[in-house]
Amino acid sequence: MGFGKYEPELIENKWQKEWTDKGAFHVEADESRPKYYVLEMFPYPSGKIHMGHVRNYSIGDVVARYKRMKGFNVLHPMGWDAFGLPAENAAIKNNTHPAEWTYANIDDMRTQLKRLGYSYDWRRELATCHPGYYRWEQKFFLKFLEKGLLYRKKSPVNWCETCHTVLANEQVEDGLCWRCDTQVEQKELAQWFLRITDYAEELLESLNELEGGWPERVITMQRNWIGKSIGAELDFEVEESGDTISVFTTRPDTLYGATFMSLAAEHPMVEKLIEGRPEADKVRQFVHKVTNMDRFQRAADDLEKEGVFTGAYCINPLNGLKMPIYVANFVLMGYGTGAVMAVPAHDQRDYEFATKYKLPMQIVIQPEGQTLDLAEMTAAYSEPGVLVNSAEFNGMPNEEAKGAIVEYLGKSGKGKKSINYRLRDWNISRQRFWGAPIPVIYCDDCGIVPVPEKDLPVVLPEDAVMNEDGRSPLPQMESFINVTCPKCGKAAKRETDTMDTFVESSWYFMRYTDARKEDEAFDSRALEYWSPVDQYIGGIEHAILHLLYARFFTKLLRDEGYTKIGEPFKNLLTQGMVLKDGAKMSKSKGNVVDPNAMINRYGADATRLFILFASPPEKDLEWSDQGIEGAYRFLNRIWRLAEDLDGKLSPVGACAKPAAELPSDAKKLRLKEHETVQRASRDMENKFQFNTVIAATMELVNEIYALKDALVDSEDGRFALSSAFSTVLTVLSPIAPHICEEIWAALGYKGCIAEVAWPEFDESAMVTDEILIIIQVNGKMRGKLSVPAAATKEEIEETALAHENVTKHIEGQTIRKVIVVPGKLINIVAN
Ligand code: OVQ
Repeated sequence: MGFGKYEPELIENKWQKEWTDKGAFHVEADESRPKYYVLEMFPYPSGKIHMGHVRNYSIGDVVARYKRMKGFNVLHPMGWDAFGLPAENAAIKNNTHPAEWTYANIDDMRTQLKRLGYSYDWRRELATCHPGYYRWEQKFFLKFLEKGLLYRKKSPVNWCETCHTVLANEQVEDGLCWRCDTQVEQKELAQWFLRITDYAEELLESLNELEGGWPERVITMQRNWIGKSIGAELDFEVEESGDTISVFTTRPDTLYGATFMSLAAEHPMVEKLIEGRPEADKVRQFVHKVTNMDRFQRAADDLEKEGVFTGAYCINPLNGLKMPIYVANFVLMGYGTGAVMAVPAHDQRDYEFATKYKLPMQIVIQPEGQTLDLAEMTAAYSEPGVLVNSAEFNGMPNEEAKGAIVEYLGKSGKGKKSINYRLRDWNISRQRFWGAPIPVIYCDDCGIVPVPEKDLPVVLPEDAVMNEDGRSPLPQMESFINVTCPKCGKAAKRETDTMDTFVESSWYFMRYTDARKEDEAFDSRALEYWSPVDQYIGGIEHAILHLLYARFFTKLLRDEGYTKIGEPFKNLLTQGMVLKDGAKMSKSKGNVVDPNAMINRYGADATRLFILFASPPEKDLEWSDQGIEGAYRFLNRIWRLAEDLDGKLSPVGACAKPAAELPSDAKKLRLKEHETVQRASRDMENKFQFNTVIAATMELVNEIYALKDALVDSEDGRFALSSAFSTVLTVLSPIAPHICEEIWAALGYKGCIAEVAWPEFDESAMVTDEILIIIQVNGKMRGKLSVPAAATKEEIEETALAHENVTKHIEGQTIRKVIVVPGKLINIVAN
């Protein structure tokens, strides 16, 4: 057959069809074979595949294809993270149902992924907005509810009065609604919370198991997010009342320096403290102002610290000092108890606050060999030191004093050691339509009643009509909300909130192990065989929330008896961004490169090759037009090489001569071939450095070009060529699979390249006909010489004496002796 022009489109269509027809990537659990589960973060069906997706899914596909070639039974699935706000907004805009928009996008994006030739087992495709998926989530909800892992609590949400809706934090821009610029308020709404804090310690502890498999940076981000701190809980009596204010502090060693108290605006005691006092109105105004502030602004480091005096005092439990109680804008209810003992001399925020309101300060820690003086201080001193002004604790190193002071307080019942976490329970309620309905019913008599399991799934109504202003249509849909109470049979109302979409993405990787199962969430055998995910790949933006929730869910489902594993993702690769002109691609910047256009012009193989060659997977990647041109040219170069070699190659396996017995050029090519195998195998295994795998393959292609004319004339030469070229194709096949399949078949190699084994490195190929000899003059090294291995002593001597650096060093001298150590060195003795 003739090769003709390299036409990617023809080849790519042909092989995609072939793989599909053969079911080439279908897998089943098979205990007799080692498994490998590779997973890329599944996409939101937002409409189109972008370059970030192409990069993510190309990396995953190379891993999947490579592991298959290494003999693993590889699970490589794909699906759709299909609920969420964008679908709802698009539906409003286009006057349709979110389901319609979502499924149309899924169809488009599936077509695009198929055009890229990814080796998915498409039978396992799932969409989280399908009742066949979210019904299991509703079942989990009921189980967690029964166990007390879910609770309903009033909690502040971002509320836009114009849109009558809750806004996600991302939809609040500078305190204003993104849609209508109304000032966003904080409103108290009853929400469902999942007790992730019950698992805080385990989520922290088992991060240790992930060391080595996860990027250190991600582990650190998770640790900081959980934010464990060991400290003390202390009680401060409020003057002239029987009340106490509880405080969590990580610095009990500074207690003698606590000179005032700061409360969060939401602290439950504020109202009682100010009641009947002249300060009351001023404090209430301040509380109103602070509670309506944007949450992010309030937590920002550069927030201007402000507060008001309540008129009340509390007592320092150690020294009896009267401490004025303030309400302060930087104290949050979420962390600790919402009350902070202020130690201005040793805490920067307290220092700023005390300076502004002229509150007293007391130094209680002096750095070793230095004396702090309040009059000269311009910032708080928060480093270690020795205690002063602290009665019997004076002279104690502060770390030691932490324990000693807590112990002392413990004896008088005023404090105890305490562990605190930054992590909060997970609010899973969304006042949105396009999400999985929360399966509970509210009955006036029975209260919260779970939907009986037999009535699952609670399905989103298909006849819902979206509201212009973004409000969920569910609360107005009589047919949805009106039900009879499953307990007492009286009229009752359904919950109209839906679940956070992060709930769906917390367990999809388990559902893939048997995605079509109808009578249960999982097939226990398949789940056990495939778990955990061996390699997970996705963007760094999910380093905290998604990965934490998925780890948490895995533990919840383990405790429900579904799985035995505690950590879902053994290895994690966080890919870098795809940039253009140094910036993230975006419509507004007008620097978006559309994958479709690239596939149309250069083909899927060149697109994949470029994106994998341009940068190692974890680094950012700069899109370059010359880069993809270069990838396309390289594939053409291979195509023409194949055309040239067509008909001139020995069938593989026809000659199994040891490398040492091959003629020189054949030996040389074989050496290069196995150097390539060695490098490519090492770089595949070592953090998937595909760029260097490709570079090695390019060198091998060059070597074949250089030697082919010398080799085609002998049997041994044709064998060496055939073997080296098959290595080019196999090593490149996970990266540019279509062209490799086509050439493989055209040249008559056996089978489908997707099913052949990864080449084995052959140590015995590392022989060469040239050896390196060191030249010495009077025992000092003066140069190196590459000579044929078979060279005689006389030949070596002759070449060595002609060496430029040698003639320089023996000039005017007499050669007394020449010593040749065969294969190693030659020493010329002269004076
Ligand atoms: N459904 C979630 C999701 O992130 C995942 C689940 C598990 C919570 C792409 C660009 C963007 C870029 C953008 C034009 C050109 C990765 C380039 C994601 C993720 C996966 C799915 C993007 C990385 C950032 N990025 N780099 N370049 N426009 N769905 O559809 O958004 O992090 O790994 O592929 O992305 S997603």
